[in-house]
Amino acid sequence: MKKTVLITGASSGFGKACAERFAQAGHRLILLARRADRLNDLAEQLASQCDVCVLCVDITDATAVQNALASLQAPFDQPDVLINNAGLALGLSPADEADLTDWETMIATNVTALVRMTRLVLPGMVARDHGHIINIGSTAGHWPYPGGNVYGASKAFVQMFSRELRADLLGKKIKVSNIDPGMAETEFSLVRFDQAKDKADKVYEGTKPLSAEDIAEIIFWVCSTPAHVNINTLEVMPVCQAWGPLKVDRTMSFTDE
Ligand code: NDP
Ligand code: 8X3
Repeated sequence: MKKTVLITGASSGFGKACAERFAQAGHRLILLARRADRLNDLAEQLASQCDVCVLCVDITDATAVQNALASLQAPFDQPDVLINNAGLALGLSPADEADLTDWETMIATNVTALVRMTRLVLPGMVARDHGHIINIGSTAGHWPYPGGNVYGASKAFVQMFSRELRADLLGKKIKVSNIDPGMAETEFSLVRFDQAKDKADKVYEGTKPLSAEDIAEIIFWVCSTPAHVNINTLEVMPVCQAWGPLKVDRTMSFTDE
């Protein structure tokens, strides 16, 4: 069955790879992001494989998002699948030094905008008793690391929100899935380090990270399971990544001892 798939953050990384993967299968696509040139190029690239429409909006702008969704014409106006993928990490500073504006942007994008998009699309899915929401979390939402602070917390929110949605939607034929990738080479680190390519490259140096296509293939599969099967959550890492032991500081002394 041809599905209408709304992908946020479709201008690069996982979102773009998802667009390419779902286009291969002939699904109808709604591509959302801020960079119009990227989206238009992608739409042109995919136009021979599927129907595509583009929404150039900042997902943190509530009015723009509402207007963009309202502007969708049939048959794009009834998404079967929402891939809540747009998101970002900004900086890697410890909590007492981090830029407060960066924190607010991460919460606005990774949490508030994802919640808003879900709330705007969900009533239609409920009315049609059909749909699938796929939220992109992160291993950072499970496993803290120095400098992860608000980014990790925002992804922990995504994981719990996905579960809460499932609880609310029980009895309806609407699926909710949460995908938590580990280290994947996209524009993620360039964005995190304010376009400093040397710093971004260091993250992946000497590794074989996940690719955007690896995650897109997994999302495509999650979306292709039989109607009665719901993948709740999937954590995915490259083989070269795993957990370290908990850190212990051996230099501290305490005056009350
Ligand atoms: P990219 O930076 O390559 O892609 C991020 C996408 O989000 C871009 O298309 C960007 O589009 C879009 N986006 C960001 N802010 C906004 C905004 N305000 N409005 C609209 N779109 C926005 O990174 P990834 O593909 O890696 O990231 C995709 C998701 O995966 C994110 O949620 C990220 O947190 C998560 N993730 C990434 C991992 C990794 O290691 N790469 C691992 C785990 C999770 P534009 O700039 O054009 O608006
Ligand atoms: C992206 C993975 O480990 O850089 O969510 O936070 S990590």
